[in-house]
This record gives sequence, structure tokens and C-alpha cells, in this order.
Amino acid sequence: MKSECYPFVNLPLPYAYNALEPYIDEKTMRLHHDRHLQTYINNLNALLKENPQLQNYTPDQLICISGELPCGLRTEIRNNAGGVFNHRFFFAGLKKAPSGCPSGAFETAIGNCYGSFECFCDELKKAALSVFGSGYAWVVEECGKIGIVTTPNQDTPKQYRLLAVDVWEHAYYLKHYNKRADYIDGLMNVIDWGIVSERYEKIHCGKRR
Ligand code: MN3
Repeated sequence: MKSECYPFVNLPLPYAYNALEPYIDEKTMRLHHDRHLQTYINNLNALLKENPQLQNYTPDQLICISGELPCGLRTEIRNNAGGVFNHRFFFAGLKKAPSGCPSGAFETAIGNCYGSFECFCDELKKAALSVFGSGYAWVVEECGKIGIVTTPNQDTPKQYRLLAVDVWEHAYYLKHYNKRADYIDGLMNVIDWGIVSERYEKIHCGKRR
């Protein structure tokens, strides 16, 4: 879709800035979306302005081809296309509480891989806490199985992505200071398991990425 390519626009959040209160505060959401994500969009637009051969790629496609780019461009594209894709994916995976439970094939896969939703959530929290410095925890799918992985910086996992959890300090510092665990506990109330279940369902229909 053309609108997903250069020049990139910071699309509005799919909910109000205060929709995730009290778990994620309005001020954090405004800064995170309007400044942090906006900066990645501005940087990516500036990079692609200088590199018109890349202007027809989506952020996700830019991440995929970044490894083939010349050294000087590779890291900048990976960081900024990752910053755009990861933030959009993260925000789209959240909703106003109560945010529901896993359903359908995703619910079954969680049971098969983790025993219970509670055990799965514990593992997700552990992974989010284990990220050293800035990065993300992810729920991914690989070969029919659900997995939990982490990435540093704005890197994006190679597997099929189901959920991103942003653990950069800017995601929580205003409300929780340095207490990432408190942020993660709150975040678990606003994860949109319905959309995560839908993302998993799409794999079963063969519509990958
Ligand atoms: Mn962020």
C-alpha cells in the first residue's frame, strides 16, 4: 500500500492518549508517539530522501533488506525503519482495559507451549525484565510454536511477530522511574490479546506478513 511507504506519516494512535490509564499515563503516550516515534519517522524520511531507490519499501521491507545495504546505510536504516515498525506494532497491540484474553488457535498454542496463560505471562514478564538496556520483548511464532524472544535497540526478530513489548526507559520512566517491573505488570492489563490472537490466526490462513 502506497501510504505505508515514503514519505512516512505518523498515523494517529488507534485509541486516545489517555485510553491506557492508569496503566500507561497520557503524558508518556503523548511523548512516546508524538516525539519518539515521530523522530524515527523524520529520520527515516530524511534517509530515504537521500536514497530514492529505497522509497518504495515499507518499514518492514526495509528491515528485511537492510543487511544487503552498504555499511554506512545499513545500521541507520535498521535502527530507524525498526523504530517505525516496532513502535507501530507495539502501539497496535495495546488497548483500553479490560483488554481480553487469547482465543482460538492462539489460546490452544499457548496451552500446548506453556501449559497455561498464566505461565506464558510469567515468561513474557521475565523476558521483558531480562533485556539489558534498551530493547523489546516479543511474542513470536515459528513452525507452529509460540516463542518469546528479546531484541536489543530497535532490532526486530526474524520470526513471525505476534506482539512487541517496548522496554526502552522512555516507555515508562515518567510514571515508574526505573521500575521496569511495575511498568510490565501494568502493561499486562492493556495488551490486546484479541489482536494477538488474530495475528496468529492469519498464519493459519497462510497470510504471512
Ligand atoms: Mn519506544
